[in-house]
Amino acid sequence: MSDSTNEKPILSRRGFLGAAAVTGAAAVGATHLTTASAKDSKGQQSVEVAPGELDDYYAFNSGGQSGEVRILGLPSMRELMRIPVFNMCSATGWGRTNESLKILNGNLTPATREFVKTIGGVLPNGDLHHPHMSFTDGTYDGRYIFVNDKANTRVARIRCDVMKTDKVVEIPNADGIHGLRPQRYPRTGYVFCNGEHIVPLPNDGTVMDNPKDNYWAIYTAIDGDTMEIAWQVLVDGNLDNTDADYQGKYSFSTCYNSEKGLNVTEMSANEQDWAVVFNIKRIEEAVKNGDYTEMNGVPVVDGRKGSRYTRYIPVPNSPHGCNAAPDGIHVVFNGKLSPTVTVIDVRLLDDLFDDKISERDVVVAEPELGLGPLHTAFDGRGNAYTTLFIDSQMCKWNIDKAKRAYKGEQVDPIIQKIDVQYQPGHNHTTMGETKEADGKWLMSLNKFSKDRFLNVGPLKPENDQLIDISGDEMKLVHDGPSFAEPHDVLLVKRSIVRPKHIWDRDDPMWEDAREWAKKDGVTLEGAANVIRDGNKVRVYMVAIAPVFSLSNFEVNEGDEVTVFVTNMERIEDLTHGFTLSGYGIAMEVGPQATSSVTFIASRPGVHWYYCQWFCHALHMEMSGQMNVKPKNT
Ligand code: CUK
Ligand code: CUA
Repeated sequence: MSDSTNEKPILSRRGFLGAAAVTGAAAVGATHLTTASAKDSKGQQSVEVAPGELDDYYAFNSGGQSGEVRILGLPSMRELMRIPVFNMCSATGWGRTNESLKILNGNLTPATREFVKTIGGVLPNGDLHHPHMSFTDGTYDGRYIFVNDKANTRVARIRCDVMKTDKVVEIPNADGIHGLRPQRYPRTGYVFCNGEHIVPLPNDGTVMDNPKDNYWAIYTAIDGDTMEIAWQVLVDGNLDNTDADYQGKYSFSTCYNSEKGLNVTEMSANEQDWAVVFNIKRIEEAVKNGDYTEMNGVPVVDGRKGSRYTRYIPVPNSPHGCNAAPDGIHVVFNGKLSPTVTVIDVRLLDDLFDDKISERDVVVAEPELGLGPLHTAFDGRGNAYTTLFIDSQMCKWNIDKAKRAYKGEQVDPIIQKIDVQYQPGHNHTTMGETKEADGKWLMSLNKFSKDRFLNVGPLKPENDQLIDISGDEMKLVHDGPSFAEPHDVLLVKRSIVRPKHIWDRDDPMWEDAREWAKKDGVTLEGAANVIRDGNKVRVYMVAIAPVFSLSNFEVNEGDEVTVFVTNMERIEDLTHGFTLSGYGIAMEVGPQATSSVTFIASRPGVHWYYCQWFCHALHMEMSGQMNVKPKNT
C-alpha cells in the first residue's frame, strides 16, 4: 500500500491521523473485478451482488423532473452516483460554481439569456426523460450520454470519462424537447431530438390564434461532437418520441396530436395519428442547396405533409414510444390508445420515398398486445417486450410471428405476459438498443408503487423492477424504489464504460480558472494568493488533507470575490469541498480538479469556510475564515 505521491510536508501527519485518506489509497490498487452473473440451479440469473463484488452493467436512469441522471449497478440495482444536469445540486455546487454556470448558460437563446437574469441567473429545473449513449457502428462507444429537458427545451451531454455534464444547449424554434436518440450508424454523429408541443413560429406573441394554420412542431438534428444545431425540420402535429435506424438513412418520430388540438379532447379525437419518417440524406441536401428558411440562426427545412423530406405513416392511435429493433430491420411504434403496436420494415423506406409504394405498405405487423402499449425493448433473439400501461403488464411477443399473423396466418405472437407493480412506462433491456442486445435483463419503469414499499407519505416513489429474461420465461426478481421520475434507462455492459479514477490537471472544465491564474501571475496548483483588482478579489487556494493553503483571507464589504480551490490529491476518492458559511455556497472539488465560485461579499464579519467532504481524521479542522471588513470603518 502506497500513500499519495504528493509528498508535501503536511502529509507527514497522515502517518498517525490520516485514517480516511489512507483507506482511500488502498482502494487505488484494488482492481478486483469479480462478477455476479452466475446462474443458480434453476437456470435463473442471480441478482445478488455480494459485498465487495461489482455489478455487470451500468444503468443510467433519467431523473425526470428532478433534472438529474443516476447511475445504478445491475443486477444489484444499487444506486452508485448522481449526475446533476438541469438541476441545482447542494452537494456538488452544480448551478452555483462558475464552471457549471458557464455550461448551463453557455448556449441559451438571447431571449432566455435575458430571462434568466430575472430569476437568479440560472434555470433551476429540468425535466429529463431520455438518456442515450453515443454509438459507433450500431453499438455503444462509451463517449457520451445525451439527455433531453422537456421543461426548458434543452439538450445536454454528459462526458462518460468523468461522469459530468459538459454541454447544455437550448434548442431554438421548438417547445419542450421530449424524444431524443443519437444516430447509430456510422456513428453519433447527429443527436436527433423532437420538440413536443406545437407553437406559433416565431413564438413571440405576434401570432397566437388559429393553431391549425399557425402552430408547428420542430424536429432537430444536433451535431453530437460540437453540440451545435445542424438543422431542423418543420412538421405537423405534436411529436412524442424518436429513434434512428441502424443504417444512418432514416429517423422516426411518433405524433399523438395530428389533430393539432390544444386540449385533451381535441388531441385524442382521431382514431389514427402518425409516425413521421425523416430522410436524412435528402434533408442534408436541402440544407446544402439552400432549400430552407433560416430561423434564429438555424436552417429549418419544410417537412410538412407532402414534403419530399418526410413521410407520414398512419398509426393507430396517439402512438407514444418509438423503438428500433437490434435486427436493424424493424421499428416499432407503440399505439398507446390503441391496443396495438405498429411494426415497419426499414428496407421498404427507399421505395416509399421514391413513391413506388404508399405509407401503409411499409407496415409489416400490427399485433394486438393489450391496453396501453407505451414502449418496446428487445432481447436480440427476435422477441420484443412491450409495456402495457393500462393493463399494468409486460408483454413478451415474437416479431416474426407477428409478421406471419399480419399476413393472415393463424399464429399468436404473444409468448407471455407478467404483472408489474404498477403501470409501466418505459422498459429497457441490457444493450437492447444496440446490435449487441444480449437478452439478459429487462427493467420495467413503473409509474406507481402504492403498497410495494413502506409508506413514506402521500408522495410515493416510482418502482423500477428488474426482470430476468435470460430463460424462456420472464421472471420478476427485484423491486427498486426511485425518486421522481425515471422515465427511461440505459443498460450498458460495464466493459464499455471506463471512467477515470481522478481528474487530469489539464481538463477543459476549468479553463477559465487557468486563464485567470495566468493573468494574475499565479498557478492554480501551488496557490495561496489573494489578488486585488479594484473591487474584485481573486482568492487562490489549494486543498490537501487536512488543510486549505489559505486558512484566512480578508476582503471588503461589497467586493466581488472569486474563490478558486484546487484539490492536489492524487489519491482516488479523496474529494474535498469548499462550503462558505452564510453565503449559500458549497462546491465539490475532486482529486486533481479545480472549482471556483464568485459572489459579492455583502455580509460583514467573520465567515468560516470548511471542507464538506469527509476526507481525513482532521476533516473537521479543514477550514478557514473569510473576514469581511465593513464599509464604514
Ligand atoms: S416518455 Cu415517459 S413513459 Cu417522456 Cu419516454 Cu414514455
Ligand atoms: Cu477535505 Cu474534508
